Amino acid sequence: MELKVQSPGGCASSGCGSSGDRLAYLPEAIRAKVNNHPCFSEDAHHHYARMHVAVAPACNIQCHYCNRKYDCSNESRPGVVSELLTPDQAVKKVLAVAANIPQMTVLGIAGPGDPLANPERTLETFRQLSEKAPDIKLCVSTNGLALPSVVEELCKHNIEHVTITINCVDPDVGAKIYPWIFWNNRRIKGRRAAEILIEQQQKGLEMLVARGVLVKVNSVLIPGVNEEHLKEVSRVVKAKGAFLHNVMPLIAEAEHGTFYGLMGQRGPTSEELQTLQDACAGDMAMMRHCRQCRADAVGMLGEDRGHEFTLDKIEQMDIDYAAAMTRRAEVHATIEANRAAQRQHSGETFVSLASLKRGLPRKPEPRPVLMAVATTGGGVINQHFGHAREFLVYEASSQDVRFIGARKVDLYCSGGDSCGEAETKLQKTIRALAGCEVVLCAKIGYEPWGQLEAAGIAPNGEHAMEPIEEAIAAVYRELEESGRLEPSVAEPRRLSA
Ligand code: CLF
Ligand code: SF4
Repeated sequence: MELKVQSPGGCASSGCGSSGDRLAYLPEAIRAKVNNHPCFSEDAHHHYARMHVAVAPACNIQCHYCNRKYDCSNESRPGVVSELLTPDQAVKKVLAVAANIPQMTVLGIAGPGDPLANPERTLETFRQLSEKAPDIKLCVSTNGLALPSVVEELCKHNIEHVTITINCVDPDVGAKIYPWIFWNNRRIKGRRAAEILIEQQQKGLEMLVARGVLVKVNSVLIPGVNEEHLKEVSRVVKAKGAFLHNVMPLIAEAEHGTFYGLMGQRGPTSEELQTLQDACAGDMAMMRHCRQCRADAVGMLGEDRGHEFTLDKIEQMDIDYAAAMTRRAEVHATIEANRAAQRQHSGETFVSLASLKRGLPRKPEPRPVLMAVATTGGGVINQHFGHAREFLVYEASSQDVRFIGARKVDLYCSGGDSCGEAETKLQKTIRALAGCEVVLCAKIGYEPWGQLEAAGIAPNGEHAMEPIEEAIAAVYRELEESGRLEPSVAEPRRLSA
């Protein structure tokens, strides 16, 4: 059995695997840009944090999945409201967070409206930060309508990462997603609105790529509206040089007051999402670790420490950013040393697994297995089962260990018969882990252990503090050696996440 860890894009030809370095396939200059960006690199998200500042209230389009009372759901979970900041307040907050969370490497502006529909506020924030905190990467997410007009300005402020939400490249599909846009001081509706938006998005993408900016494309998967079409979107944006494609599930609930929510438009199942991500992955690198975070999120992806940095708390802080820069550099050096050690170790593990396999008679390939992991970061299994609010799900097979996605415990409440006041967090967690056969954590109590086993999920606390993929590979090997993995028939079975 030869196991290897895949690149974020699942590219088997990308040079990943025995070296254990999942960014190894990238040219050095690009690698340097994504190495500590938690969204643009799946590996980095285990080690580095991001933060958003909510400086951009206005928007220049309407999406059917958005209610303006809340944050921009192109990049954020719908139904959450962020406190609006002035650029000066935002800069103060960034410096405070950077001093207190040294692993925070990226500042993103993602709302609560569209950052580029508020160019003065957004650019002023970037301008100040590029002077005062030059070690922080600057990142922006936009619907793309105003993008071509500000590309030069963004490049001036050293913005190396831009996300454009592109849900379609066909105006007929777009007309079902965008009822109107505000363009040249006029409201434009229907197909023509979508046509203009698509033109601007594509032009903006081309301009950024031509200037060496890394572009991630976000797409909201809306079942019955654009799921087949997103394969074409992926093909087109890849051809134009987009770096990464992030297909996110539509979240539409009536209580959010969005058009789709009120019309009963459903979001995709996790299986539909994974199927589409896999289909698009043939064309380009896919992001699978997005947490659809809010416009004022602070911390590692999946955690939110915003409450520690409210304006009143920041006022009390005495920030010496020059000293903080030194401390940040030390922390980053330690993180990189740990990452290098993990890569080295995982490379050795996978090489030794490969040599174990050599010389053995050929057997039918065992089936793949989904495993969930409780972690607070660092790329290791380090969280108590009962403390986990989300789990990272991996698929182990005889070919590789690949990251499938993150599952939040609360998001998996489907509102069915089993849902309600009486459902415990443990029951919700078990439902969130559907399809997984093993859950790896640092520790687990007696009660959940029994309930997980009864649900057909094997709890495993034997790999605490070990690197995630390595531990999963070891558990998969144990399962195989114990004869519990019947061979795949024809196509390997891909379990849903
Ligand atoms: Fe923020 Fe977005 Fe930059 Fe990341 S988030 S602006 S690229 S720094 Fe990241 Fe959050 Fe997903 Fe966005 S996990 S919602 S992809
Ligand atoms: Fe809402 Fe964002 Fe769409 Fe604007 S771009 S309508 S803020 S989801």
